[in-house]
Amino acid sequence: MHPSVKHILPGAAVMAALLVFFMSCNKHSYNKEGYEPNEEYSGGQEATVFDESVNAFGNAVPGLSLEENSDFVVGNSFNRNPWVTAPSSTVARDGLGPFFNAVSCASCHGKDGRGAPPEFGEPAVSLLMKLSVNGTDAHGGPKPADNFGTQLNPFSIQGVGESEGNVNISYYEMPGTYPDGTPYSLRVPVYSLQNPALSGVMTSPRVAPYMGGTGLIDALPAALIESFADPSDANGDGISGRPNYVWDESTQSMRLGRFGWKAGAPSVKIQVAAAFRNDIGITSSIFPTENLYGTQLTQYGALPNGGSPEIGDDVFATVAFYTAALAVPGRRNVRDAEVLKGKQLFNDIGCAKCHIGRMQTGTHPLLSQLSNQVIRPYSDFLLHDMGEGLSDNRPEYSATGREWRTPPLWGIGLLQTVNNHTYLLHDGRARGYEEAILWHGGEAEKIKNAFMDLSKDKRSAIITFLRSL
Ligand code: HEC
Ligand code: HEC
Ligand SMILES: [Ca+2]
Ligand SMILES: [Ca+2]
Ligand SMILES: [Ca+2]
Repeated sequence: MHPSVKHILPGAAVMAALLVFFMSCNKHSYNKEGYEPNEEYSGGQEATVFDESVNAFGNAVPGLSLEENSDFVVGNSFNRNPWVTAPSSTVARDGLGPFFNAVSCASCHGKDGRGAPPEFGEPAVSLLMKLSVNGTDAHGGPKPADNFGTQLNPFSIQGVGESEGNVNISYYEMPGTYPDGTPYSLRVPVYSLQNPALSGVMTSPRVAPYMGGTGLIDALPAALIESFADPSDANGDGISGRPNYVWDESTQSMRLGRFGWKAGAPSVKIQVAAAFRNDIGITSSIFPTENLYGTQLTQYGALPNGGSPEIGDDVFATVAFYTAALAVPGRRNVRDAEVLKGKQLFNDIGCAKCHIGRMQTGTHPLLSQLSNQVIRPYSDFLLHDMGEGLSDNRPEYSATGREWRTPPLWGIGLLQTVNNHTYLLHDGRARGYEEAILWHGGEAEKIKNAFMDLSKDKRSAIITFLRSL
């Protein structure tokens, strides 16, 4: 016991009282018995909206002022409406390209939700390929590939000879069996780039993740996320968890990464500015140069653009505000016995070691609804080695090829309703919850095995719990 604590303790009675107090604290922080008060408010009591409809991901946090609401509406329109080639009479929305992946945020984050790998024979849109070559850029980030940059842009505007080409995806089945004899099959993706000039370049396939709740993640104190880390596995549970530190162009400093499948973006603002530049070809004051590299610059650098920058600060601010202000959908069926059983198993076998259920936000600079909220993202926002099966062999700052950020699981149960599919994991290879779990390896190998060792009933209770998120 700490000496100063000992000093203020007069006797055994107080000791006993303290013991009871600490025990009850413990019970509070992890109530195994079942329903926890307010646990249906995944985004906290002020930033959760109960909506099970197809629009479940598109709601604003409640209680916006008139002015905030108008920013949300304007931001939404710039998120949804297509950008067009400059020059155009649609001056507010011109400047698309020269190279791009999609014409709007919503073409990838449909209904503010998640993308999917392409159907057979279709071009990839909401699944994009990050690119880089060995080495790092000036800030320790991925080194752009000569004449291509850090992202494959399958489309280009008129007047640009050729786009960068698309990606071919095929799958083969990898069958397996649970210890109880139940068969399963995982589909293993095989990627190849159509452009021969890209041979030897490192690639990382990523689907667009769910956009909501990102303002809450921004409001988590960095020290809280860092406190979840156990980089050398000091407690010996096989789980490490490391923060990623990435370059923040707006503050010109290295900061904790929070967004993206490898936690490569430090804030909603940077994530949105990077999406405008790299995905749509729209410059901003944060990233004022077009997404052009090497010969692309000499060939296309002088094409007409949509202004300098193409998205003005005011409009940019509305899109960043819109993104941060998207509420998290509330949970369904939280008191159902099956859901509670699944939740308990999720905790007991160790899923919650990475998918942390409960934490509190700090202060959000713009929205009090996002401040001091007890949220249930089911993530630690840290990097974990997930094994060779999920590796992309492409580092991003301190994330290795095998490391991925634990994705938040809030809203995951509404994916089918909103986006009409249940493709999961960074490249959408898993066709549902069960396959997503079965792909877990590396630090999660033991816990995946514990899942496989469960009876069919218990496995299905965990899936039912995930559906309630
Ligand atoms: C071409 C498809 C595509 C387009 C267009 C796109 N995104 Fe994304 N978005 C992604 C992908 C892929 C990621 C994950 C990036 C990574 O892993 O680094 C992502 C990540 C995000 C995230 C982080 C979510 C999280 O939890 O990590 C936000 C927020 C986001 N995008 C907002 C936007 C906004 C706003 C726009 C429009 C300006 C936009 N995106 C345009 C594909 C897209
Ligand atoms: C070692 C940390 C860790 C543990 C333990 C862990 N996960 Fe994960 N989980 C991750 C990471 C990292 C990913 C993302 C991997 C990827 O996309 O390649 C992930 C992805 C998922 C996904 C897909 C999410 C999405 O948005 O696509 C689900 C569902 C999931 N985990 C459920 C579980 C369950 C259930 C358990 C327990 C059986 C579990 N996880 C244990 C780290 C972990
Ligand atoms: Ca442009
Ligand atoms: Ca490119
Ligand atoms: Ca550990």
